[in-house]
Amino acid sequence: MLLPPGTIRRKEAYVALTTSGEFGRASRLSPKALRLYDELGLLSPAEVDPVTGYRRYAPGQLEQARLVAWLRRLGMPLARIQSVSSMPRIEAAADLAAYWRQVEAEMSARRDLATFLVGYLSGRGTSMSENNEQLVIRCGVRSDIGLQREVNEDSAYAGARLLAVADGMGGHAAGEVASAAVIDALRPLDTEIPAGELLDALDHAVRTAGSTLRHMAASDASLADMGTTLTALVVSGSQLGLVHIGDSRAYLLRDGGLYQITHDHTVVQSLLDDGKITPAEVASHPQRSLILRALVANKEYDADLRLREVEGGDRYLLCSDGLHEVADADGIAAVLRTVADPDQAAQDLIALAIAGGGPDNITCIVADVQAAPVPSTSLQGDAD
Ligand SMILES: [Mn+2]
Repeated sequence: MLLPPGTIRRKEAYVALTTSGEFGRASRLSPKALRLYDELGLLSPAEVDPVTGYRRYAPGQLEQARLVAWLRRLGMPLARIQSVSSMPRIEAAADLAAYWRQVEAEMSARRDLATFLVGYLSGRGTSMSENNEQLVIRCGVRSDIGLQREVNEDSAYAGARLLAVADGMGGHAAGEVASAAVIDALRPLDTEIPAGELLDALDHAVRTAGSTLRHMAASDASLADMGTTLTALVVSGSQLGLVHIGDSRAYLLRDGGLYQITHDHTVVQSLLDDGKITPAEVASHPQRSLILRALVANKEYDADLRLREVEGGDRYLLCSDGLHEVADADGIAAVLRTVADPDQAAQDLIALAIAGGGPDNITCIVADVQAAPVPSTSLQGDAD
């Protein structure tokens, strides 16, 4: 084929520098994107026509342009693209791998959060664990009216992930209403919550519980003085979120040692903390039943929120003051150490409080944390 004179020169010029339209098609970048990358210094044209302002690109820039386009499709932020695309290839590869690990970690955390929210909003628990092993809770829960009260104003909840004890107060059964309402407000937490969201979720639930009480009291004057303690824990992976307000308690039995892991919000406890009374004086102190903080209808108090490590073999006890007002730590520890079955242990603790006179309602949850294999997502029927 004969070419008119000048064609080869033009062809060479065409190959040497392409228009931004052609370059954009070859690199899969829109003219708008090319302009943006020029402005950001990601991909500067080889030549800008001083008269028309048209951009022209060199063929050698195609590789760079494709890389930029790929990194954009990957979702990499522009600033990072700028640094990656100017690196030698090996370094760029390493940086890209590091970037992707970070994306996957963030995605995994978001997936866990989304899974939790689906379970939380639907009221149905969901499972998001991909570990081969997770901690499961086996528990026993018992509540008893005691020997001297006419109603049981304690409420409790013991599920797969959530344990909660609430000791209501307020007279004329209002305490019962308060403790039940607060336990209800916490119930949605009985699902797998990402460990990073535990404290937020507990904080949200306890604030919701408090505002529920205030709303109920606003529409029913007989509930104006109601209130309740709350001691609750939620387990997620190897983490435990603990929320606590009032004088119910949580204890941990680990390696044979019993530890009280909540701090009473009572007058006598603060007198003890300040060294104004001795432990021996607590039992006979006239103000020993006075609580400094609780979830109440007429005021807002802050609850304690804590995150703790959980270990397989841990045994937790949540109880209302009906137990620890009459049974000392040694008596409680003796039951927890020797009675293997959690339900039997809860029963024996109630019996201990009754034997001590049972002046108050008594509620106990005994929960054993055990390492257990995660069941496969779809269980086969066992009919055949
Ligand atoms: Mn009580």
